[in-house]
Parts: sequence; structure tokens; C-alpha cells
Amino acid sequence: MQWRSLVVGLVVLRLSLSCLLWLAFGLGPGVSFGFNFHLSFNLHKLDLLFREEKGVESKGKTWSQQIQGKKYEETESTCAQAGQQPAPPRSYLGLFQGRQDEYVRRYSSFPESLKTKMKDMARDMFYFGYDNYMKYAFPKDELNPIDCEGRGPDVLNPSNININDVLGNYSLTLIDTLDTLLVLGNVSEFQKAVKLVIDTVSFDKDSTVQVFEANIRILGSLISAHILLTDPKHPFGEVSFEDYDNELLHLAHDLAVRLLPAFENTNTGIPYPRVNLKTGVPPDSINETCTAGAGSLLVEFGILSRLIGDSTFEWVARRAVRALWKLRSNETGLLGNVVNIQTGQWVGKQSGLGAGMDSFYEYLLKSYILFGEKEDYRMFQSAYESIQNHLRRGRESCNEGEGDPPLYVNVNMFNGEIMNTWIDSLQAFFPGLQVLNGDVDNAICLHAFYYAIWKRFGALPERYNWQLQAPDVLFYPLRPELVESTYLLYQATKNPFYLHVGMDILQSLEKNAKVRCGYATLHHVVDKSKEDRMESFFLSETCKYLYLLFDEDNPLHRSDNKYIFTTEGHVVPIDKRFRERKWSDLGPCEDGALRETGPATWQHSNTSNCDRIPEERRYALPLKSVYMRQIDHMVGLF
Ligand code: DMJ
Repeated sequence: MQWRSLVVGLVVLRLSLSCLLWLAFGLGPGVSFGFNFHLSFNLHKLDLLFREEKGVESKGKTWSQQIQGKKYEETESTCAQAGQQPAPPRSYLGLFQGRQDEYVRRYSSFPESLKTKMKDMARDMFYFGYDNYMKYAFPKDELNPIDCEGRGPDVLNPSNININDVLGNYSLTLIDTLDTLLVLGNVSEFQKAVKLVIDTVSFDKDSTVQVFEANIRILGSLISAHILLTDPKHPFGEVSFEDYDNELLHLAHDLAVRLLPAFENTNTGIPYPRVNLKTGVPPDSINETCTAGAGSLLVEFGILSRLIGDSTFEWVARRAVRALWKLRSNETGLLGNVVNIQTGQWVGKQSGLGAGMDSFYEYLLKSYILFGEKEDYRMFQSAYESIQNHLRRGRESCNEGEGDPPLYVNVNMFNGEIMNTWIDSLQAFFPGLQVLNGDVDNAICLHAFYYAIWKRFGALPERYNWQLQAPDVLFYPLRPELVESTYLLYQATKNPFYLHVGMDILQSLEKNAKVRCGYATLHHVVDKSKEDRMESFFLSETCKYLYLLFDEDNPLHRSDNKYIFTTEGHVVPIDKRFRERKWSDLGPCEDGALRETGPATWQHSNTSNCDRIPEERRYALPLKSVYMRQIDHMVGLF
């Protein structure tokens, strides 16, 4: 009797203990005693047990556990009795079902009146930053939005490249903002700003700037504004003024000439990262550059060459792209992120989609779209294939099947092995590029992951560690990438979900970043402390994409107007003028270098994105709620 009570007692004790453990670890943050990040991640790892398939290779459906170095045992194979049917694998996605209607309720419609309200909010956001820049900072480069002062290069500390790479003492914010004024329909302010640039800006400055930054923010904006001023189609109405004499184009040309020394005395043709606008490459210049910095000049340099009929600029930019391309790994087809311009050795072997690499990929595709050069598309297509093969982890299809949500990780360019467990905020541009490439499905999933991070912090941390479910680098300098992708996905799908995302972003910026004279960089996405800096891309990109998202009737959205955005968000038309002549007719013949990629295997589809999206998904959520919920869970939202 005593023996029996002892056994019963032990069983009861064991059951209660299991119950307690289940309650503590299985019911989410409410009972996680402050260890939310850890426990929820562990819970996720447990979830993975339910669906791990034998023999799934490390680059397969699961990315969240592969760097743990731990193999999970298949409970099914040890428990299944001989002759018995193995139990069907339990889907951990089942755990997320049930509350899905919450997502449908929240995201599947967006009233017109709210759209108008959000458009006004985006416009006000822009003007609050712009007017205060003009009032307190112009002619300096940037506005310090907390102290209400202007900011120029850090002359006392030339090694402060965070500032000096970008600020050249050339009224950066005014120039970077020109075409946004037109997008907002403010023709008179656009004309005023153009005249101010013509009257006050000179590039004859003792400023050492990064070639990439000067190109995308200054050269790109000048060219864009010039084209819009002279566009015979007048998409924004009559925006030119009587005595406009191509001054913006001359300024762009002058700047480009000052950037040219970067392409001299380099053994590979890959440019030096910095030049002094008066004196050329500084004698103490380093021989290392990042791939994006050296390989994202073609759009602006190519347009300039084609506008002024001087192939020099396109030639040097193409030579740099080709040189980088030749250095890709034979094994993986991937490029690294930092290269020595004299030896062609990779100094940074990390291959990812964010910092150091992002716009390199972007400009392969955008150059093709603009100039129609097949070599650009061949490179893009081959790079995209390598990215899908080596960087992409998670389940095969965004909206179907089991497994982790797709994610693009950072790998070693030579062997495809994962190098770290963070993704950066810059990578959030990639869904937008996927949209341009017609891969809307993958774009939807990657975007959803970044949006979940935004929801958690009300901003995007510069680096987010997906294994720890925590930021690795905490600042957010008002970057546009997530808004940019949101806008392009909305254009592709017209799904109201993306309007909600835009509204969320607008509201967080108002709440977390607005200060006395503008919007400030978040120093820390968790405690929301700020830095006194408003980068020019906030006005030229973040506000522009937010406004365009809600402005359905914008001239840019009329079907007879076809535009593309540079990597700094500058509007350029897809214009016959830029496609009239092939590069082989313009430049010296050396295009054999790129034939090696072989014939394109990707077939252009003549179906539109709308046709690719099944009918039932067009007006429902872009991603099934079970997957949205899975992603929210994986970034620690619940
Ligand atoms: C911008 O200057 C451009 O979008 C660039 O391509 C990447 N970084 C910033 C914004 O984050």
C-alpha cells in the first residue's frame, strides 16, 4: 500500500512538474519571467523538432538552428515500431493557426480617407525637415535637427569618414532634395531650389569625399533634376524656366570630372574610394574599397555619358563593374565585400546583400533596365542565381510549405559557409529589387521579416541578430530601405497590407524621431535616444517613398510615364535616348569579358506581376497569416 502511494505520488509530482514546465515555456512571454528572447527562441528550436526531415541539408528549410552545431534527433525514427506506419510529421505551423483572423482584420483594407491622411502626413514630414534645413542649415550640407544648426564637413578631424565621406561643403541636402519637391508637386519651390543650386553651389572645394556618396547623392540628383526640367513629356507640368541653360548638367559634368582621378593609377580599374575635389586622390589613400562603392556608379555615369555624348564616364564605370565581376568566386559565383584595387585580392570575403554590396546588385539590374545592355542583365541574372543558391535559407516557397521563413544570410564568398548571424538594415532594399526582377513571391517574405523587426522596435536597428532575436548594432539613421521596398511591393501587388506598413513607419517616425527642427537619427532603437543628425537621404528617399506610397495619382504612376529610381531615390525616366545606341558602338570593344556567363537561362515572362499573383491572393494578405505570425514570433514579437 505504501509502495503504491509512493508510486502514485511520484507520478502526480512528475505530471505537475511537466505541467509547470509546459506553462512556463509553452505559453509565451506572459509567463517567461523576463527571459522572453531566450525562451521564445528555444521554443522555436523545439518547434523545429516537429518538422525536421531526415537528410535535410544545412542550407535547406531551417536557418535558425544551423549555426548551433547541434543535430536534432529524429524522435520519430527512434519511437516508431517496426511494421507500424510512422506518425505523420507534426507541423509546428499548426501552433500559429487560430489567431490568423487578427492579421486579416488588421491588414486587409485601407480606407481612402486614411490614405489621404497618410499622404498629408508624409508631406508634412518632408516639409518639417526641409523648411528647417533651409531656415537653419542652408548652405551647409546637413541639418542638426536637435540644435537647429547646420553641419558641414568635420575639418578638425579629417579621419571622421562617417561625416566627411558624405559632406563635401556643397549644400548636400538642398541638392539631394530637388526631385522630391517635384514629386510632391511643388513646382515653384523646385524652381527656387534649382536656381539656388545654380547660383551658390561650386565643387571647387578642398573636400575629400567618397566617390560613391558624391555620385549617388549629388551627381544623381543633378542629372535627375536636369532631365525632369527638360523632359519634353512634362510629366510634372511645365517645370522649366525661361533662362535655364543646362546649368545642372554642367554642374554634374564638373563634379564627374573631379571624380575621375579615382579611376587613374589603379591596376584593376576598380576606383579608389575617395577623392579630393580640388586635388584628386589623396597621397595617403588606402587601396581598399567596398564592392558597392566601386561598382555602383554605372547608372549616373552612364546617363551622364549618354546625355553629353562623352563615353569616358560610362567607360570607367563599366570597367570597374567588369573588373569586380571577374573577381567573383569560381565555386559560388559570389563576390566579397572589400577588395584591394591594386592586387584584386578580396580583403573582405563576406558575401551578403547589405552594407558593402547592396547597390552593386541593384545597379546591374537598373543599368540593364535603363540602357538595355544585355551584359548587365547577364551579370545580374547570374548574381541572382548565386544569391538564391548560397545566401537564401529557409523554406522553398514564401507562401507554401513548412520550414523557416526565407532569409538571406551572410556567407563566405568562396565556400558559402555562414559567417555570422546578423542581417543589416540596408538589406531591406532587396525586396524592392526582387520586385523589379519579377520575383514578387520572395520579395513578400523578405519584406515581411524586416517589417516584423520594425514593428518590434519602431525602427530598424542597423544590424539585427536573428539568432539572438536582438539588435547587434543599435542605431537607425532614418534609412529608407524598408519604405522603398514597401512602396515597390505596393505598386506590384496593390495590397492594402503595404499601406498599413507605410502608416506604421510614418507613425513610428513621428513618435520616435521627431525633434525640435526635424527628424533625428536614433542612437538606440530600444531606448530611443537620439543623435543630432538628419542625413540627406531622409528627405530624398524616406519621405519621397512614403509620400508616393499614398499618392496613387502621382504623375509617376501614370502608365504612360515610366520611371526608375536611382539608389538614392532620384527619379530618372526609362527613356529611348539612353537606349538608342549599344555600349559596343559607343565605347572601346572589350565586352568579350562578359560572354563567359553563357546564354541567359532565365526567360523573360510576358505576364505581368499581377498575372503571377493568384487571384485569391490579390486582395487578401500578401503572405498567409500563419506565416506572418510565424515571422512575428521569430523576431520576438510574442
Ligand atoms: C542611401 O544613401 C542609398 O540608398 C544607398 O544606396 C544606401 N544607403 C543610403 C540609405 O540608407
